[in-house]
Amino acid sequence: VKRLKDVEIGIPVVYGTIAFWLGKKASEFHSHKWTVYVRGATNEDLGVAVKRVVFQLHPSFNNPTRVVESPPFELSESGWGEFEIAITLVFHSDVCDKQLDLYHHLRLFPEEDSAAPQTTKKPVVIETYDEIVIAEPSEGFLARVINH
Ligand code: SLL
Repeated sequence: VKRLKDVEIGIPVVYGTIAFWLGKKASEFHSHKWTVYVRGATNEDLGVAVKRVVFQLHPSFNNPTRVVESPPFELSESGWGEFEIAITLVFHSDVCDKQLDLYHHLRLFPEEDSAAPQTTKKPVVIETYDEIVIAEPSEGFLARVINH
């Protein structure tokens, strides 16, 4: 592939989790519903660069390696506990050969000393903003970014 020297493409991304307590519907092992996601931080389509995303869950889940093959790159589950989720981004072959591993700690419960008690109405949201920089992009990738 032809690569463009002295060009960089920055892709702003946001990744994290949103968790809802199930309140009256909570059971011992399913007290919360949550979604882990990675998306373009300004709503650009990550599918231009990202081919698939692998979410590695805690081994207490059935089939803890979850592969999402197309956008939106997100996964919803229910559970009872907090743990670290590994989020692996696999890029299209003309974007980058290397994978990118991101790590996010799933939070279900509001801060210990928070004035707000747990409620079904207000989810716990934890997000990280980051930028993926692709140096010397291929012509094909640049064209997809421009035409999108
Ligand atoms: C803890 N270190 O002890 C953590 C582990 C694991 C949470 C939390 C499984 C749900 C399911 C689930 O929520 N695991 O079995 O479907 O707090």
